[in-house]
Amino acid sequence: MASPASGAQIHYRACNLCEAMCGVRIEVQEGRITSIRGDEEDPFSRGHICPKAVALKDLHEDPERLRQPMRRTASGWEPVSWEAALDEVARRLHELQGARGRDAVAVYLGNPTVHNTGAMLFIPQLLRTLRTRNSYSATSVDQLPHLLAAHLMFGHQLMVPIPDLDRTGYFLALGANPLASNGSLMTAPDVRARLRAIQQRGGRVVIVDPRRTETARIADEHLFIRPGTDALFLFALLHELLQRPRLERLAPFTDGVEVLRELARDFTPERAAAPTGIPAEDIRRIARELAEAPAAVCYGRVGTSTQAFGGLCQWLINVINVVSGNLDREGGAMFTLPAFDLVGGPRALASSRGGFARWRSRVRKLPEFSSELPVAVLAEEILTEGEGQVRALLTFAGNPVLSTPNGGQLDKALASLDFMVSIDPYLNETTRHAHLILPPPSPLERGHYDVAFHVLAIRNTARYAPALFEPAPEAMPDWRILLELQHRLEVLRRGSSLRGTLKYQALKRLGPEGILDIGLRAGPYGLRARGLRKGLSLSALRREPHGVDLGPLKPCLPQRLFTQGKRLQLAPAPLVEDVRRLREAFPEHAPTPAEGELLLIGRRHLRDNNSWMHNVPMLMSGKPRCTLMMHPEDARALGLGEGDEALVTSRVGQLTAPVSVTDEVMRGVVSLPHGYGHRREGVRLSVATKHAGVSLNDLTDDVRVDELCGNAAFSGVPVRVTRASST
Ligand SMILES: Nc1nc2c(c(=O)[nH]1)N[C@H]1C(S)=C(S)[C@@H](COP(=O)(O)OP(=O)(O)OC[C@H]3O[C@@H](n4cnc5c(=O)[nH]c(N)nc54)[C@H](O)[C@@H]3O)O[C@H]1N2
Ligand SMILES: Nc1nc2c(c(=O)[nH]1)N[C@H]1C(S)=C(S)[C@@H](COP(=O)(O)OP(=O)(O)OC[C@H]3O[C@@H](n4cnc5c(=O)[nH]c(N)nc54)[C@H](O)[C@@H]3O)O[C@H]1N2
Ligand code: SF4
Ligand SMILES: [Mo]
Repeated sequence: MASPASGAQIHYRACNLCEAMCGVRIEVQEGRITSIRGDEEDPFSRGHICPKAVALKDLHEDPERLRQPMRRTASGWEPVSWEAALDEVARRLHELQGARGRDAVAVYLGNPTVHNTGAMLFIPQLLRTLRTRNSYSATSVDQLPHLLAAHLMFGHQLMVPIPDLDRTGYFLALGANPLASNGSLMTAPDVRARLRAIQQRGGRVVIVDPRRTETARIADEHLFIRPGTDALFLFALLHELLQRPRLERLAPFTDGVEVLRELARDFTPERAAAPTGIPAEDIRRIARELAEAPAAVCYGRVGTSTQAFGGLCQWLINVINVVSGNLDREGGAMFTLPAFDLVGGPRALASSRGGFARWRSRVRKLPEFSSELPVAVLAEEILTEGEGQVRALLTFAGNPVLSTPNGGQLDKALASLDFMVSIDPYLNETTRHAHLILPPPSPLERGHYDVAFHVLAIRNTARYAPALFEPAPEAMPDWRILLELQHRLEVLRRGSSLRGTLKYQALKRLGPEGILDIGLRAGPYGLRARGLRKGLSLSALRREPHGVDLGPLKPCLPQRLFTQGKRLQLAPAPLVEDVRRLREAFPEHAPTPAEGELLLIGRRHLRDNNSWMHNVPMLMSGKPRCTLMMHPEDARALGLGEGDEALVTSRVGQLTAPVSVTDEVMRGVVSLPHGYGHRREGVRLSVATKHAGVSLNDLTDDVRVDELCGNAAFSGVPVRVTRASST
């Protein structure tokens, strides 16, 4: 390991930008970062990082990152004091809820919420105080189907089975590109090395994706699949596996195998072949390989959840792991036992187990999940008049104008709100509509512990790092902003009370670190479990700057089931009922898809991170990434060549993008990355604006959802493509 330059300070922490939790080693000299490298001593990430880690410095130093609260006025944005800003926000929200009901105020929580310790620990209380049914988050453009399946089958939304990547002999992945995304619902730093290790052990990696992705290229096998048809492929695998189900240890506490058998009877590989584009003999072979591998795991990610049958896909994936004998077993799909236990920990610290369809959205009647509504209905809830109409919005770490379906409509809807506040460090496509922006400090100015991702990791580990830089005296961290708003709202609603004041002061004193310490001590590796000397606590973690390894995942069923009677439910009613919709969408002798119809899918690049890191110059160098990938034969048929501008039209919108001709995408499929489209009035992102691109979500459709749970169905949006007329 390189030794630090003299006078340098070395700081270790986990990068919080994606789910991989890579350890980083940051060198600081005279208050400035001089290098960021992988932390070779991190037992989990072993020195691995990706190019985004270095952006921690750029984000910290970005002159366009907001450093004080801002108020929008007729003559532009003006700085305002924290006191004035917080008072105004609380007053406006309180008044609106008083005049038009609680549901008049909506909340949207974006992705970085789950990468932020303070936000994870303080958001629930603000939500409890606001008590609005119009609570939204990036969950419903992402992993809602995973959470629903976990809730219905295992009784807790965070009981998401994780591939035991380091011990599996067969990795079948659908709709995931971990070489670009660095893994998701599968926290696994350096996925590339871990996949190679499977191959070196004599195992196989099989990728099912409409695009031959970076991951597919290093796999043993890649199968193209027509977007949106994974449920048929999965049902056909299940059909085969059910000929000799292997429930083994799970059998005594598992219900529903007979129901499954009945359901899967007519979903043969032959039936799946035409719509999916995967030959029946390949499906049969894969089923056989899954069944015969010493340990195997089927895993599906964003591509299989953001589609019309996302709920069915995640359910079937879990079911396949169960009936092939691979759930809760080494090398299969397993459950973590995290040190801060959001799943089984003390009730005050644990996350909700979830709940489904206890109420529905006002306009389109889509179901809630875990007290949230699908964000695909947010724009219509703002734009449709009547009782319960949304008139104010609080966004936290989100950019829904670029990240949710039919973002163009939401963009217009936000402009019509009576009041909007954004807790966000940037003036971007969404926050430009806010009346006030409350910016938190940079990630390096706060302590960090991955409350969420230790729950979703392929190994049990724990790692805490204190803030690297003291926040500026005038800065306010996310958790404090949330707490201050919550306290003010309580006071406005109930008047100040001794109890309320004491609670507020206690939480202010505890802060995220205090709560973390309580959770660690009360957790499965805490003082009670391991005794005073060996038990985990925050101070124990402070002494281990590279993190602690708590071992591989261990079988934990049925003890860790949260269902009634601790039964594993293979055939929960809402999922079983939804199979009818699949049958209707794909009748038995369905004609093969119409020639000429193009289906749009998304993609991720290693140097992007959803919409919000395009202001980092280093990440934006090189060839433009916001291109429309198209198969050579489709391009030829349309008279389009490399670099030509294509006009892409969907039901809801239209845009132009340069064509990139490649047989990486399946015939009939086109692909555009999401998170671009920065050239909009009022945005203060000068680097991003130079690499603006266009927004995929100006084409995706808010009406296309998984009707079961309302998750956005981004995959396979029908589009027409023509040559853009040159003007
Ligand atoms: N570099 C980078 N890393 C990221 C992010 C980022 O934006 N950039 N975002 C982070 C976030 S928020 C998340 S949730 C994760 C997501 O992590 P992943 O799920 O690994 O993300 P993607 O790269 O979008 O992979 C989805 C794959 O699904 C494929 N696909 C599309 N439609 C279908 C379909 O109908 N069927 C099948 N089988 N496949 C389909 C796409 O071609 C794509 O390869 O990544 C995280 N990491
Ligand atoms: N078509 C299509 N659309 C997609 C996807 C897709 O695959 N295809 N992927 C979807 C997925 S998986 C996701 S998760 C969503 C993401 O959707 P969003 O979460 O809505 O969008 P992000 O681009 O992650 O925006 C993050 C925002 O948080 C701010 N921010 C960053 N760090 C912090 C912080 O520490 N505190 C606070 N308060 N703010 C912070 C940033 O400035 C930015 O405004 O996009 C979804 N949209
Ligand atoms: S892979 Fe993710 S956690 Fe690791 S360095 Fe890159 S962005 Fe950070
Ligand atoms: Mo996501």
